[in-house]
Amino acid sequence: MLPHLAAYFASRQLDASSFPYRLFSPGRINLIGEHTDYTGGYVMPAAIDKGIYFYARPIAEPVLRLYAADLQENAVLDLPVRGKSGQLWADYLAGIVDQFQQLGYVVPGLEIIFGGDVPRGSGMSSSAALEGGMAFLLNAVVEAELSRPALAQLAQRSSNTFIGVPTGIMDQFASLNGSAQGPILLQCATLDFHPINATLPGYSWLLVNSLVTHELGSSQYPIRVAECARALAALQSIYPGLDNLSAATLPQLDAVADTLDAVAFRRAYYVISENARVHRMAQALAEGEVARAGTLLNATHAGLRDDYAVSCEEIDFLHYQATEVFQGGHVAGARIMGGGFGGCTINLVRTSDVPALQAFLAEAYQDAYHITPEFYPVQIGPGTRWMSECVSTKYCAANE
Ligand code: GAF
Repeated sequence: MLPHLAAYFASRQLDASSFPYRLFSPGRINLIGEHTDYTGGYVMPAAIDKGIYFYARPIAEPVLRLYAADLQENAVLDLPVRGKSGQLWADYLAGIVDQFQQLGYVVPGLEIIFGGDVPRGSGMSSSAALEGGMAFLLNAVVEAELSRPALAQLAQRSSNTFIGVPTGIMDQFASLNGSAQGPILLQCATLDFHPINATLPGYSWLLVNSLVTHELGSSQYPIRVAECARALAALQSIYPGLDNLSAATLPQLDAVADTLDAVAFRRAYYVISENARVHRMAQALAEGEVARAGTLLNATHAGLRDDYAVSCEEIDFLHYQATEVFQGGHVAGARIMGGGFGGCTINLVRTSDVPALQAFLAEAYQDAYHITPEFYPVQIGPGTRWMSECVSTKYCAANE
């Protein structure tokens, strides 16, 4: 058990075995395909070994008795859920209850203790892990028997309608449907997916956490969604059969350039190019082409910085230092990962050069921003699971 969860259990003299529902809900990374999910495009995310651990048990009162160990906060929510609680973390759980209620299920009283090891604000989607874990839990409690893709859709609906943020489905889907075999190649319009092999011999995927998150992210995200919708509407006025923006081509975009504002044009240019890059990355990985994979990462970074405008100074610094300034080894490519405005970069680095890159970036970032970045080797794992089935994280012993 994670130390801070163990401390809480000890402080209340609770035994984990008195909680019959014990599950692990992972965070996610994304190799490529950023800001393409809500345009119906392709993404290449993976569930990771960091995530949220849930311990739940039925209680007699019709309430959700919640404890968030990471924040050391409690909440008690009346059932049935009728609206927001005023605590964002609790609302991520309440929103999932609301979705099950809308499907006609009666959610019984539950005590839920949870905590995790996903670095907050890192772009590894702790909120989707919270939603996905709660959906997985309630699916068992009310015996709904929804499939994992259906649970991801339910969690996305909760984000969109209850929380009120227009996110795509990538994060919840990756957390619930991840595979230990490798990242999944997911088509967000159809939810077709399969795992792929992202191992490039002699190279490693390394996350570098800038430890900054700029508030701008939450306000800009819905603006990007609206800009993409504007571009799609312009395209559909000439190509009525076009289902989504990611399915458009650059020549089609050129054909509507005169009717589209310049900002929406640039956003669409990025999305259409990024969707194509996901396919090229899948091919580069299958063929073991490190240089091509790195070039694609750098192109994504440039697109997110220049056309999609979701990067920030600190992240651009880490990208530039790793890909242009670092001399002590080989970095094939890197890019900002996740929604933007902070969080992590994902770097494709020659494995033997990882220590030198870390030392170099730590010093450069400290000199420039007085922050020591954090480094995490990418550890891909399966999606949400009961702890008894879960042997791939050190806090999830098979006997818990
Ligand atoms: C955030 C959203 F939640 C995802 O749906 C996705 O759009 C991502 O940003 C950008 O690729 O994590």
